[in-house]
Amino acid sequence: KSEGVFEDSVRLHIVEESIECLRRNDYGGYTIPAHNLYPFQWNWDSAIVAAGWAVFDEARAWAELETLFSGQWEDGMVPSIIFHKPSTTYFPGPEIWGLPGSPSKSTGITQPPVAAISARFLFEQTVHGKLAEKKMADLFPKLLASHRWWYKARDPEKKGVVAILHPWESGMDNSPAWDAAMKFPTDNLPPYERKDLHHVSASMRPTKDTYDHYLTLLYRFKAENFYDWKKLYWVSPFRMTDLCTNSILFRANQDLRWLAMKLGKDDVVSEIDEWLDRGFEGFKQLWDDNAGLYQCQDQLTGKLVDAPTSAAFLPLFAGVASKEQAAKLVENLKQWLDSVPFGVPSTDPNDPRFEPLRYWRGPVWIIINWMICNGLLHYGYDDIAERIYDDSVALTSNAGLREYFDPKTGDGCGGELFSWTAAMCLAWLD
Ligand code: 9WN
Repeated sequence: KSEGVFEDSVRLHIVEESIECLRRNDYGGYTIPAHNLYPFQWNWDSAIVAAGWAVFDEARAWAELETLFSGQWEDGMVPSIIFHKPSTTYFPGPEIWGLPGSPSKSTGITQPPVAAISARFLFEQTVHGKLAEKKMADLFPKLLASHRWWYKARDPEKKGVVAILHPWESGMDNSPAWDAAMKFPTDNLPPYERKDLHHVSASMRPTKDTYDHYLTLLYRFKAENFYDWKKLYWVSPFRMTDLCTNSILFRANQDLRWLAMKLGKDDVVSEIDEWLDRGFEGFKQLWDDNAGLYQCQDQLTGKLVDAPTSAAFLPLFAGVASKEQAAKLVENLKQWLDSVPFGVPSTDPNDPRFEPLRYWRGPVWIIINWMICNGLLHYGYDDIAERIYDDSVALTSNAGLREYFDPKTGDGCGGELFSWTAAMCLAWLD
């Protein structure tokens, strides 16, 4: 491991490479996460990538969010993937989500709602320009509709926190937090071919059993009148309160509120305040004092999930933790960081479920590092935030713009020339 000091020339090269990467992955108004592996527009990837574009091309940054919201459903949902153009390199694609003769334009599920956070970032970066005002005026009602969708479709019981119905919705697909809930019996599935395994080693990807469960959920949702939001919440055999989604939504509500004030939309502020008040209460149920961590909750059993994942620290990003809770989180975080050379691992390295190479079960993800750092700074833990920042600089300097990184060796894993890693190098690690 290096001392965390990198020559300016190395970082300058990363900046150039990052701009080059976004341009290379630009499919015209939207940025794919990586060639071959992910050839469509992904929801939270795009929202993060817009912040990267904003650093050198304001108009293109707004286009990213515009194109994302062009895929918004009438009910307000922003899908996890939008299939703008055909591709044969990803499974499950448009035919699986739709019908063979009439492929779907998108998936029927969503992903963490980063868009309002990103919209505020863009607006603040470019606040003196007329373009930002115009774009924000167009975007605001769509953002509001998407947050309203979360509450009507995913919190009909008014718990204050929303549910995800598929691990893909969390963005942390094979997190150990889903292991127990993903034990429901799978259906008889049509034969299928894992295309991800053509691009990335099986040792770094979810297992076949996990994919069988993913697809069982997909086919069951499709059977419910094509993903009817009124039904899915009640029939899904997987229904979790996810820390990542809820932390991002809580933070996004604050940014949506900020935008509403800027745009003079005072009429919606009380609605957003209600989400924030109820959310704040809802998070209290997710605190596990014994572990000193927040935990996801299985809504079907009512139990907190005992799984120490990096999502446990994201309530710092939301700002919902008390000072005492923050202190306990930081104590845990320090232990994790002391156990591996590069942080933040996506699972506690001292937990038996930790797998340093397998996707969301161990590797470091730069976007999560950014959120955790942002939260730590908010709570005044500048020293540990700096440590994570330095690790992120070291990982990207040594291994490049990879999808995720091995916390034990610092090696790059998964996809190469990955858009959200590039965006983070531009908007955060500059
Ligand atoms: C399914 C695109 C996406 C990310 C997710 C990540 C992975 C897809 C997959 O890639 O998920 O959505 O097929 O593995 O888990 O967070 O948005 O980068």
